[in-house]
This record gives sequence, structure tokens and C-alpha cells, in this order.
Amino acid sequence: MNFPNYFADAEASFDEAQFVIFGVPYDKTSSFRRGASQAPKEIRQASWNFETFNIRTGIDLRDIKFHDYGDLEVTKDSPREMFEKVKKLTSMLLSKNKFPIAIGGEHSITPGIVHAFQKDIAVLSLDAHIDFRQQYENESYNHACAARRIADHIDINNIAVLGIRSAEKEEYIDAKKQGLFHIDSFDIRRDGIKKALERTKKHLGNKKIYLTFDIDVIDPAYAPGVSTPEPFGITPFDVLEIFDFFSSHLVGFDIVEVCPLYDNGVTSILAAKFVRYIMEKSFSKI
Ligand SMILES: [Mn+2]
Repeated sequence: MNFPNYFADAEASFDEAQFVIFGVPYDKTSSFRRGASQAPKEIRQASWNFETFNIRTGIDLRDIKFHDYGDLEVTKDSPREMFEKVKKLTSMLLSKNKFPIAIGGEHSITPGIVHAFQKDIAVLSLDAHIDFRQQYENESYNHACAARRIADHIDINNIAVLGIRSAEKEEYIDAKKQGLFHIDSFDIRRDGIKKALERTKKHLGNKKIYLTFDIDVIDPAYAPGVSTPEPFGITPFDVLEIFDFFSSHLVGFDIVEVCPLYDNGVTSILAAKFVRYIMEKSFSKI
């Protein structure tokens, strides 16, 4: 069955919207599995699955003003061109006091968003991969370099990466040497998500936070449809706790790396639910 091609319940006009959702269907640098470019469409379709009311937040999504801007035209662009387009759109949204919500696409879409923000924000990244390569396959804007490109714009001390369990050896040593704050999924499993959140909060302080959510941080058992699956991930419940804990500080959000070609439907459903949840939590704090 086909539902409308916009995100469910996004009934507000651009002008009246607090949140603006936009798709960035880009997967040109994906090294293992292509297909993340299909994700905005699939996640929009999946979003029609849910009730507007959420018993956990007590919020009805119909009370939130949000707009679906559609997709950026980026499929034929070089990574650098895509970066510029994403940055330009995000700058426009921020100039109009909108809370940007990007649906990727691969993780290479995130640096363009972050570069549109003031340099004093913090970035919280949920990711199985540390993404700290200077270049990958001769490309600085590859999805394997996302955290590195973010660190070009903001102080590396204001970045935190949670849930990692994959890195190249040199990349990992370099991240440690440069002081990139990270907590791996094994520590989260051993000590619990609450402990990880307290450590992260201590590190980031009271700054405004941009949250980039690479869905491969979640275990492939819950989220199989991703571009580069990595075993031993965190759970969807952990992610809920992360959102709850930081929601009052959030200034923007993206969800990346859903790969519908390898999905059985549940990954898109999960992604759509998290997009709804992030709006409910950020809205309830205003
Ligand atoms: Mn990843």
C-alpha cells in the first residue's frame, strides 16, 4: 500500500513549522552496500504506521508543528557538492529558527549540516564506527570520515561518539591521541547506558547539542537494513534513554545509513519512530 510521499502528520506549512524534515538521498561514497539513497522515501512510508499519540511521551504529534521540505537534489553530486548544498539548506533553516531534521542518506551528509551551525555547539554521534579517517578511497567527504570533517569545524573536545565498536587501527590510535571522546558498545553493555550518559554529560557540559544518529549503532538484530552492519551493538531502548537524557539540549538531528535494499522493513520503521520521538521530546521541553 502506498501512503502520501511526505512524513506522516507533517501538516504544518514551512512558515509555521518549528521542525523541518528534509531528505538527503545520497549514498555515493558507501563502500560496502549501496542503497541508503532510498532511505528517505522508505522512512517516510514507514512513518504512516504509527498512532499520533505516544504513551511514553504523553505527546500527540498533531500538537506539534512540523513540515516536510522534501528531498535535496544531490544524487548526481560529488561529495563536496552535496556537502555545500546541505550546508546551504541548513543555514537557511537556522536563519529562520527552524530545528533541522535530516533523513539520509549515508553519514557523509552530516558534516554539511554541522558546518552550518555556530562553532560553539557540541556534537553527539551515535555510531558503530568511529569515522575518524582523514580520507577514505581518496575522498575527504567519504562517509568513513564524518567525525573527522565535523572536527574541522568544532573543537574536538566538543564531540562525543557513543556505541563504537569498529575502527581501523591507525584511525583508532589517532582518535585517542587527539582526544576524541568515545564510549564503545562493550563499555555500555558492561556499565549500562546511564553511566555512559553521565560520563558524556560531564564531558560536553551544558552546550547545545547537535545529534547525529547513525542507525548502525544499534545491533543488526534490531536494525539489519544498514549500509555497514557491525555486530555487538546497543539496543533501541538504549537509544531512547540517550534521547531522553539530552533532549533539552538538542538543536538539530539527523538519522543516517538506513539501507532499505537490505531491510526486512523493521529498520525503516525504527528510524521513522525515532524521528517522531525526537520531535516529541524536543517539543515537550519548550
Ligand atoms: Mn556507522
